[in-house]
Amino acid sequence: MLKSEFICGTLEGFYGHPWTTVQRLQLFTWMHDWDGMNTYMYAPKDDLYHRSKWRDLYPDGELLDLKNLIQSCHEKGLKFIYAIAPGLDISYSSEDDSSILIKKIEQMQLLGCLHFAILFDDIQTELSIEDQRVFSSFSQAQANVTNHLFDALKISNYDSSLIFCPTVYCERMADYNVTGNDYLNEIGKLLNEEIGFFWTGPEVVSTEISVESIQELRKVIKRKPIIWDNIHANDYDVRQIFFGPYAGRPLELKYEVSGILSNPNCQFWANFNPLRSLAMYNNETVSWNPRQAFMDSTREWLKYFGNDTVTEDEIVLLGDCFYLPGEMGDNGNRLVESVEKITNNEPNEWEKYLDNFIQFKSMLNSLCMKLIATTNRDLLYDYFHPLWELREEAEYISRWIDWKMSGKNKFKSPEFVPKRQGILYKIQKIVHSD
Ligand code: GDL
Repeated sequence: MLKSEFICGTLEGFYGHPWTTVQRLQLFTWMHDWDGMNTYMYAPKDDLYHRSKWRDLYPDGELLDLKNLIQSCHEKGLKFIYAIAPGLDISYSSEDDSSILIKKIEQMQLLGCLHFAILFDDIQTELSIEDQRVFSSFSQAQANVTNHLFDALKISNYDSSLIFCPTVYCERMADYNVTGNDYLNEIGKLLNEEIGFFWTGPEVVSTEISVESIQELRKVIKRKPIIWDNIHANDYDVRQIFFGPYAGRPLELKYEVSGILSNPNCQFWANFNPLRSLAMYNNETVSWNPRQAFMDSTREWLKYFGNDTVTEDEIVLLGDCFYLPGEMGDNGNRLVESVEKITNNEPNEWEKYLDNFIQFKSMLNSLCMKLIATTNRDLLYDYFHPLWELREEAEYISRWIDWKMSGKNKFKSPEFVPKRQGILYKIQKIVHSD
């Protein structure tokens, strides 16, 4: 039984190493325990049989894993959506490809899967010569294959559903002119109106999604979209990681869309706050305060750190340093400000900034030591890189401070510090500007 009709949950749809079965089962437990989430969509770009070899049926081993996932979702009252991405090389006019697609879907139906998605993101937009003979446009070709699949699904089980991911899936891809985009207009007209429609917002990774932009889109696609939310995704630069809350979406957005699925960090254990706060967002009816959600979900996150001595303040500090794309939390902002003041002023003007920095460094070191001893080794490996980079940078700044206070010669660091991203880039720009 579904907890609600509005789709809300997690979409494993990133490039790179898919999550493990153990991680997915942990996710299902979370989603079951939290109020507000009801769906998991299976779409790992690098599952061979989902995309590159979409024509091949799953071998027995992989099939058994999927069967267990589907069962586990169902036992926990969650909807399991299996997504297939044939767009790399499908021949839209080929009857063979059409029946292969249906055969593949039947393999999933035999495992008890009812809900499906067909994805045409990140593919070439040219039709082959053979397809051009049959279809007048790319949108017509995709709508045809998708409608055909939908009909087949409905015949086998009326409760089945299908979601379509277009090739133009954000405003930027429509040159910020959704209303005038031929592809979207045509898909809107041709696609069976019962088929769902994914949309990532103004950008692939949208820091904000406005109600007005979705109202405009709805007129074109003739249905409410489902948000494929990449705000916490980091597969495009895995040196970054996002522990921040679900943000940049007004509460009213929920009433304009038919669902929200988060496609989060590749590192599974980085996703507690992002996903927990999305569940909170879905439950909220009065007003949405992402910072409050971050603080609330951090208290729940604490117990997964595998070490009772880790404190809430230490975790808030960690989350604040790696918050959201282009945005740091309070502690991150304070750190950057302190580093800036220290490096641009003389020691007698450093005052509280030096204290801030020293306090930050000691908390960071303490957290690192505690994490080394965590019993949740998986979590440690997921956080290792960003944490260690932050520590190295803090060490470098410390040495610079010691040199400055000593008033001696010229500062020389024997160490090569690689170019970093996010908060580390901001710090590096200040520290290494000369
Ligand atoms: C994308 C891909 C997605 C990827 C994300 C972030 C969609 C529809 N597709 O374009 O698989 O994880 O960017 O890099 O978002």
